This record gives sequence, C-alpha cells and structure tokens, in this order.
Amino acid sequence: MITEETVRTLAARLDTAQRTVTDTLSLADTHTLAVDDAYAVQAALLALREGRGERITGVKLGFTSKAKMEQMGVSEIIVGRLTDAMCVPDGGAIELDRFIHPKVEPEVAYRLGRDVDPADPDTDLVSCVDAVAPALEIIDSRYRDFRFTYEDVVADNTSAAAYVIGAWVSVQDVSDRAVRLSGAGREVAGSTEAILGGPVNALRALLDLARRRHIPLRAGQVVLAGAATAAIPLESGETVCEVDGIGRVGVRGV
Ligand code: OOG
Repeated sequence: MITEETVRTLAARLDTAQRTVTDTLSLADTHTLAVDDAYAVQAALLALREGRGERITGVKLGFTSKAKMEQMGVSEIIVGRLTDAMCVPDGGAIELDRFIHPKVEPEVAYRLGRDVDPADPDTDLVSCVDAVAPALEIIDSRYRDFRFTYEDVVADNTSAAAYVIGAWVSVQDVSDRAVRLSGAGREVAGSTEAILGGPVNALRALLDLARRRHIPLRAGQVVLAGAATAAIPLESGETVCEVDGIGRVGVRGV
C-alpha cells in the first residue's frame, strides 16, 4: 500500500492536470500502485472535486468491451464517477479547450429509480433501473498520449471527462441494438453486444464492483455501461450517437 500522503499527492497531480489542461506522465513511472491504491487515489481525487462543490451524478464503466480488454491486457472492468460539472445537455456545445486530447464513445445509459444497497446479497440492480437513454461519453486521459497502466487509469477516474444523455425512455431490453457514432468526418458502427455481451451484464458487473469498492448507488443516478465501439477523436462540429430503437444524442464541439 502507498501512504495516505502519497494518495493525496497523486490525486492532486491528476486534479491539477485536468484543471490546467496539461498532461502528466504515467504514475507507474515513479510509483508502484496496487489496484486498491489506485481506487484510493480516485476517491481522493473525487473528494477534492466535491470539496469545490461538484456533485456526484452517477458512475461509468470502462473496459467493458472485449477489444478494449485485449488492448489493455486485462480481464476486469473499471469504474469511475460522474459529476454534475461533467454533464453537457443533449445538442449542447462543448468547449474543446477544456480538454487535453478528448475522444468520444457511444454508450447506453441507465437511470436508477431507487437507492441500491450493493452490500445486500438480494439486490438485483437490473430491477432498480427506471429508464434507458443513448449517451456519449467524452474520455480525456490526463496521461500523455493516453499511455497508462490499468492502475493509472483507475486513479485517473477512468479517463472520464464529460457525458451527454439523450432523452430517457422507459426501461426496455437494450441488448443486441445497432449503434452508430459519427463525428469529425468519421463514422463507426457497432452493437450493444460489445458491452460485455449485452449492457445488462455491465449492470451485474457494476453491482459486484460497487460492493467491493464501497461505491454507493442512489436513486436518480446515471450508469454509463461502457463503449459500444472504439472511441473517435472529439473535434469541432457535430458528434452524434444513435442506438437503434432507443434514440439519438448529440453534442457540438466548439
Ligand atoms: C479508458 C476508459 C475506457 C471504456 O468505455 O472502455 C472507457 C480509456 O480508454 O481512456 O471508458
């Protein structure tokens, strides 16, 4: 374990990188972090932000696609936090100079209709969801060139930077839906099956992670289930994600 002081120092380093829009080097270059240490840094980072008035609005999952897991050489998903400061309205403008090297991913969002007690063995997270929506997640690793270890990216709040939620629709099965993401002259297509073989599996995996990492899940919070395709750069102009039968969501880079 690293010391509490090191946890605070590393959290402050990542916080400064984000606030000054300046990349930083992999923590692994100078520190040996265990996964538990990395989650402790993430918690300290979020505590700094909450201390400045940010409010937690939900959680996001990462590495839920096989391609991304293989790329990282890992077999476990990661969880990060969303805050109100990261939320951009559907169709709204997003200032690119807030970010170091932003990328965007198409996702499915779930909304929790009630508080969840992850420690309760009878909890069924799927039954706690009251709505689903198409979503965009903007990731912006604070590490130079997106070069990071598994522990680095956990500490860095899983690269989370901003998110956009489309219109909520009443809960329905979102497995095996075609997903299209277009922006910056590019178009990528995939399926919600890329998210752990169906986004509902992401919810199950989240419950397990929330239990082990003591992450509270509250009514009204958003769960971003993970990327359905590879990320594309976020650039000026429109970026749109469409999930078959669910809807579309967009944002305008300025
Ligand atoms: C880490 C975050 C990945 C996902 O959906 O897999 C992620 C990164 O690639 O920077 O959010």
